[in-house]
Amino acid sequence: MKRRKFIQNASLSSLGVVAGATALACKDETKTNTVKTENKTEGSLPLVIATWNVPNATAKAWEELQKGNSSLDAIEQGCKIEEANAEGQSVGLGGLPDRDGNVTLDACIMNKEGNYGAVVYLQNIKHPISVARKVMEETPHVIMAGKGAEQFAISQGFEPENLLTEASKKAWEQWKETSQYKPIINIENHDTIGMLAIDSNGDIAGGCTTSGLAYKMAGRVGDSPIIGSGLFIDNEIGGATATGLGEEVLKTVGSFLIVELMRQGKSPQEACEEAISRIVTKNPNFKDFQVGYIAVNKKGETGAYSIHEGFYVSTYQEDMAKSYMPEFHNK
Ligand code: SD4
Repeated sequence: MKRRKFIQNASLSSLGVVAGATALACKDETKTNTVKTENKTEGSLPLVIATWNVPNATAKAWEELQKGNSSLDAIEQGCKIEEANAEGQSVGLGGLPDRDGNVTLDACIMNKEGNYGAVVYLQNIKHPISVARKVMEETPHVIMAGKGAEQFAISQGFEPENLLTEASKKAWEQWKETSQYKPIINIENHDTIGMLAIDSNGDIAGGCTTSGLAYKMAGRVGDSPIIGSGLFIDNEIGGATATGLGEEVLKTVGSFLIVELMRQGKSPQEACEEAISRIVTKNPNFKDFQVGYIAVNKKGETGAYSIHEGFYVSTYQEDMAKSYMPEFHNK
């Protein structure tokens, strides 16, 4: 992330262009402009939007778009940044393991033609987003799982490696002392990437990549790699992606719902709010878990909404990086 952008952002906030600015330190020691504000929905292309506070990932995707590359390339390259980041404990290398100590990864990608590729329960391969793209582009299938997915990845030139870092192993060993399974709002989930991008041709692509819920049962697969739940793109309308407790996203087919609501005329913001409302009205226990959605429409308008406070969204638009906490349901 270029320092100039942050300075630019800081001066905008001091002019009151963004409300209530709070600068947060990023992992690479630069600073991004993190604001608590209402969702900004003006359309402007190209754009990148991602779940959580991931300025390095959105900056990489933006860089791809600036080179004239496709939204699909931007998604893959942007997601890879967090997959390779050993400090991010919910995606790729360093992801927290399942309760048996295995790091198992889920990812999917969708392109402007509505093609889709996904991997579920993938082990030992750092970049599931790239394997998902290979499934989409190099096989007649759309989802590959487990050992077969790993063997396919290796056949495509991916190097197997141990993804369980010392820090994640230690966290798992501590967890084993009580072995209590309870989703922790915004904690285990932080940094799982759902990313949407629109390139300068106006074409939309999306991706979603995660190690899933920490200490999940062995074999559990979440929403992130499942078309319509963790991600959906329709290049005529827009795209949506999800983060949080995947079981609840799966049961309401959240991302597909958001895109269909936009097709019926709702704004990305209204569609995200409606999808959250479907979850909370069916769940008396919604106070115990988090779900967050982001969406874009064809014009480049964005929306984001979550059940609880604490969800973050990163954008790159008009040559400027931004991170903000969107509006949420449980006030
Ligand atoms: C899952 N939805 O496996 C994922 C986890 C996640 O932010 O998104 N965390 O349920």
